[in-house]
Amino acid sequence: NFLQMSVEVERKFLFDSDTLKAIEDIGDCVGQKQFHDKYFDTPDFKLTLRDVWLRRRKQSWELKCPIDPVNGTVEPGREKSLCTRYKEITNLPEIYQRVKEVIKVTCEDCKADITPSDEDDSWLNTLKLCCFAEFTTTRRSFTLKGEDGVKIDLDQADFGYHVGEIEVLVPEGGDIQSAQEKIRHTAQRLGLNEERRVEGKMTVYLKRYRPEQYAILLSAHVL
Ligand code: V4E
Repeated sequence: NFLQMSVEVERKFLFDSDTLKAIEDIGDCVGQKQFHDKYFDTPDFKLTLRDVWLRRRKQSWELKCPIDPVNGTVEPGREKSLCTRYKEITNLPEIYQRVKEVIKVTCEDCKADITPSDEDDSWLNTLKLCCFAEFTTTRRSFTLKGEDGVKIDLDQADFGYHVGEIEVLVPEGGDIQSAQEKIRHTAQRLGLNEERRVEGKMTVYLKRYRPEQYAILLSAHVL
């Protein structure tokens, strides 16, 4: 379902009370919410090794995959840009199809092809998917005046890490370049001067609670 596929362009940043003040000065808080995420993978990390992230958030399934070929391996030594770009898929049958492709499960392996259901998690067992990370995030969201389509999220994870992100959602076929330009401009307005990619919640979570998976993903250049 192409309508439900968009590209999320995002840049993470570290923030303190000064950054927060800058954001409150030039932006409007558009809400605070809390959500619980559960992430799933095979025991041998077939999804995350391909930089594919399957999660359940607020009773809905979401799949984040790189916009660069899903079937290719992650390029070693690639200069990691400040912005990440991921395709977001929210349609469950489409997610199931993608996940099967990435972990290369054929219908014969599954015996009978099944229809994944929101109410029943048995399709996870069919694909040998287990939960490897689980945490709650409290998120405050802001918009900036004169910065159309740009959202700023300030996330506090329950395991004691906080991180901000500047985000632009680009509809399928939309202009990713101009989204990156908007993000760069917003970062400038906030006075951010990071030159390196900032760790996301997942990176910190894996390092702390899943050191084996963290080491494998690090050496595969996923993180
Ligand atoms: C894509 C990805 C992961 C999945 C979680 O994505 P993230 O944007 O970090 O989470 P969140 O809660 O902010 O999702 P949102 O609400 O914005 O949809 S975990 C790791 N990655 C890849 C990745 C990476 N290697 N480095 C950075 C800086 N970000 C993401």
